[in-house]
Amino acid sequence: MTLFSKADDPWSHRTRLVLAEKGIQVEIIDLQDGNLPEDLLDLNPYNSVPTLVDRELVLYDSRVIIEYLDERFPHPPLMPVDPVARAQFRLALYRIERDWYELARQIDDPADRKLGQTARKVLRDSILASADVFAAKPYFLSDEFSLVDATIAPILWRLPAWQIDLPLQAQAVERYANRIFARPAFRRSLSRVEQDMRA
Ligand SMILES: N[C@@H](CCC(=O)N[C@@H](CS)C(=O)NCC(=O)O)C(=O)O
Repeated sequence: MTLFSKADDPWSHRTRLVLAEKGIQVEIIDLQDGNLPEDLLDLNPYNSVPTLVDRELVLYDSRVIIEYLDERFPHPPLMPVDPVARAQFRLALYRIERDWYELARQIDDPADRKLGQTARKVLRDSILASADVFAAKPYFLSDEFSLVDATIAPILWRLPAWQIDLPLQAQAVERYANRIFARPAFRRSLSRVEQDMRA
């Protein structure tokens, strides 16, 4: 199995985290900005990372990839079994991608400085507004680590690098984040660049 990944982007990070949680052996090919190889364009018409190659199967879009990994390697399961809970987790994934990952894109690649600053503020306020949800259970709406946690963690990990400070009212978020960051799989998922984000 091969993963085309970038060392600093949250979509690649969430995928590396799921691979690490599952203990899957994978060759990770690190790509640099603006330097995506021709091979990737042959495999993926959007030329985006992450892209996963598993024998004949080529997958892109981090959500498609992590859901495939969870089904192909069922242990440990990273989604609930109950259909209602699964739907709620899928909705959470949709919202985090649509809200926080889009803000991450604007922060990392702002059209201008002001938009980058606005995106930082919106992200901070949105995380703060969710603090109660993080206080309810050890993991997101669950006693077990899930694909939702694997999706949230790359965002929370980047907050200091984005110069986003959470206020005291967000202590539950800090505790939740530290619980995930302490997981051995989380440490293994980090690229060198990501390690340096909190060196
Ligand atoms: N919805 C996609 C978004 C992935 C994405 O935006 N990847 C960026 C990472 S920087 C990318 O590959 N951009 C193209 C490029 O860097 O040339 C996913 O979840 O995988």
